[in-house]
Amino acid sequence: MAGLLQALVAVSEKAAEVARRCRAEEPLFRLLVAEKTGPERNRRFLQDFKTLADVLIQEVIKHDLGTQFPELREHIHGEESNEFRDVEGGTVTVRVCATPEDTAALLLSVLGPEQTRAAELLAEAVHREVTLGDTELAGIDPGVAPGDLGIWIDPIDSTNEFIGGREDVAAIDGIAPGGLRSALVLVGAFDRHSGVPVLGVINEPFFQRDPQTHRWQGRFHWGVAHGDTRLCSLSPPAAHACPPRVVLSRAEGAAVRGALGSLGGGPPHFAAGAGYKLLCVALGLADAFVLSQATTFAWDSCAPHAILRALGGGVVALAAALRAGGTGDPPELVYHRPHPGEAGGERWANRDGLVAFVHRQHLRAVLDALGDLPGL
Ligand code: 2IP
Ligand code: CA
Repeated sequence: MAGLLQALVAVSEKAAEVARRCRAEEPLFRLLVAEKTGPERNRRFLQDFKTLADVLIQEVIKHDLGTQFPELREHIHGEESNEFRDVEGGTVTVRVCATPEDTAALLLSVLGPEQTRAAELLAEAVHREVTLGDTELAGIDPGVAPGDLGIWIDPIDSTNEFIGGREDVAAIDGIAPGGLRSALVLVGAFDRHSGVPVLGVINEPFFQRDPQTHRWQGRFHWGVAHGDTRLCSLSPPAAHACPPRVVLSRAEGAAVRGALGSLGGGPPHFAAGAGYKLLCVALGLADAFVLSQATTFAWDSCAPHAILRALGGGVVALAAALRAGGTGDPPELVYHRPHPGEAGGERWANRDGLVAFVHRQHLRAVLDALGDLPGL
């Protein structure tokens, strides 16, 4: 179905623009960084503006994709629920309305009457038409019907860094350890029947700043991995000889750090953002992202996973791969089945951890290094 990939990129661009505006426009920025402390604590708009921004982005994506592809409508998932409390204590369902004025009025009922300008700015961003300069995208037919797909959205991955907003964190070997660069928009599509990720878009809203205007400029990456089709805006990174260079979460435990540190690929890199670390692997800045904990979710990994598959790599479940030992190809993460017996977001946790890679020899080296660690 030509046009679907283009639509995913267009919604990611709109989401990226909302994220940039939240930091660039004073009335929005004030809400974004508001501390939930002191007498302000119970004011509704301070309850969580970040969540409202996330929900709104998620709803824009649902709205725009659902309008173009009605078959997708009931199959677009994200991290957040769109039910909010309004200033009176009632419930409001945040959604994109028919006009910017109506959307602004709805947002105002959540934000409170003093926030007219903030509501207008957000509504304006949401209703904006996005035109893509990238005409190559329009002609790409991933060969898959939208009726067979589901969508996972992470409106802003690495929210802590988004709110913290550090602008000039120096990269180490090309990898930003934290800061705004690690805040990404992730939109992935998976096969509803098999759970395999087939289309992915990673948008970097804060890729670089214009030297003249100091405004942030973004960029995006996409990938298609369906049947025998493998297409990607990135070229596969060169397969240099092992040992692999790994990137890890700062929350990773000492045993895993130690085992991977002694692989010989140099000390591990540390970076914020699950999506950003997966992107580092797709860009070839790291050979593997290893996570031993259940701290990522379907919405964090679906889009980058599709891109890694498009490059010939993948994302496997770490504990399952270790249980399988050296036998065959370890199982990759899938995105269509919630864990039974769990509630809320936990139903969608990647609870076996993960290893992301482009080249299979790097996956093997990581699994060999971790194979003897107790408790994994
Ligand atoms: C988070 C975010 C965190 C990440 C965590 C994700 O998503 O990407 O940065 O932890 O796994 O779930 P870490 O930075 O230690 O890798 P969100 O910001 O959307 O909650
Ligand atoms: Ca996330």
